[in-house]
Amino acid sequence: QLKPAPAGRFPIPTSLGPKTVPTPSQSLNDRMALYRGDITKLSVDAIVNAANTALQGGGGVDGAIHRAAGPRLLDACLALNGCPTGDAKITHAYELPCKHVIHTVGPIYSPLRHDTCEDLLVSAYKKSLETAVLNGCETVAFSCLSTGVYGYPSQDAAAAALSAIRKFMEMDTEEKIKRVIIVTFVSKDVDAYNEALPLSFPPV
Ligand code: AR6
Repeated sequence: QLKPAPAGRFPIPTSLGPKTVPTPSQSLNDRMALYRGDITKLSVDAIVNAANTALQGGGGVDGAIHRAAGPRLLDACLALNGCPTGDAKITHAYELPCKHVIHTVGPIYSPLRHDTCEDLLVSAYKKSLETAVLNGCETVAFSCLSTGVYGYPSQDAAAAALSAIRKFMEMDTEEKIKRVIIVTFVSKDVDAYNEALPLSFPPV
């Protein structure tokens, strides 16, 4: 699936730093994976739900997760008193094959406040990974936060997500997170990640 990265240094097409290709690292690459399919089927430690601030369920991946987890998930979510945009909370996974669900809230995208949206999206990924570590989750599968109903352009979202994940992994020197899986569902996100992945995680 991965396209080889072009030779030499080239700018990353986002306002996010760094401006040059990150140093290739086999150990970081080994901890990063792309998967296309239904996130509710994955037997990982935690899946990350693209929720809303009320944590009352909804459509898209949120709806699919609640349907597959059963009604106890909604009860657990309602007890959390919501979640601010850019933050993350965790529950059990009930009928799902994974162990936990991390509920995070990405921004509703507006091109008029692109930089704020980018900060909030980066924060949603970072807080989700911090929540995973705090709860002993070593394998974490992310849905493509904000790229559905919330309208975040897939290419920009992929660049922000991968930058946040790489930064987190570089800080995670004890390798508490063993594997991050980006779960794509629709072809625009597959294309965006196939393009963005070699920029943030260059082949060694
Ligand atoms: N497995 C993996 N990914 C999926 C699945 C699935 N079963 N179903 C959809 N996706 P969205 P948002 C992808 O709209 O943009 C909800 O109503 C989908 O293709 O679910 O963050 C919440 O309650 C897209 O790439 O989330 C909020 O109100 C990605 O999941 C609002 O939508 C996210 O799309 C959040 O909007």
